[in-house]
Amino acid sequence: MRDSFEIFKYLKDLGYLKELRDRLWWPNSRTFEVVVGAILTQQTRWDKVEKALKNLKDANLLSLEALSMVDDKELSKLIKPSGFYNTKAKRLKLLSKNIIKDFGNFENFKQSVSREWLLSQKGLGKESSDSILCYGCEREVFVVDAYTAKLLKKFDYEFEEYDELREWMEHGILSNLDKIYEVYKEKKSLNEIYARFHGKIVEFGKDKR
Ligand code: EA1
Repeated sequence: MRDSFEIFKYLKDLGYLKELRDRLWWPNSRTFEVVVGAILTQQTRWDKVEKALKNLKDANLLSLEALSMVDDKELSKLIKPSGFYNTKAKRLKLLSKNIIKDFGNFENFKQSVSREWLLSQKGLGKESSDSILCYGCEREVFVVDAYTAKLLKKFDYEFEEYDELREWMEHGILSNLDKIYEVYKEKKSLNEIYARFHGKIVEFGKDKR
């Protein structure tokens, strides 16, 4: 493997993405649900996040406005399946309030939020912030995670810093866009290419366990 394009091709040839759920892979991408999912998925498995998200949806709480006003205890109870629920409840509510305070609504947040703003929020690290940017806000940001690092290690690549790994992944795609369009047989946006590529890596990582 010389660059991340070859990793992309490797996963594509193995048949990923296998799950057809959303054009950008993350369920209900481009909605506020991505923000909620990015916090809930910390330190836990995705199937548990899905349970918590379903509880919130059933309680009509899966919106920015509703979450900013919810009772803390009620929120904790509903997201219990995803673990660390008291901490996650506090962070979700505070983040919702801050989005309303600084951006007014989710649409404006999508258009205007910066990586720096996200990183300054309690409970949002680089992986969560980049997930929100890529899948929630359709930005040209590649998300890297433990699955990415593990896959690259298999091919003898190791990186010390998250951003170094992210830049290596982005560079291999940016310098091979013609080949990517050939693989897809059409032009796709860079956001969609990054979004689906990260999805391939996560699906592959989960299948390998
Ligand atoms: N799907 C399987 C997911 C996952 N981890 N594992 C997922 N979808 C959105 N996700 C975020 C994180």
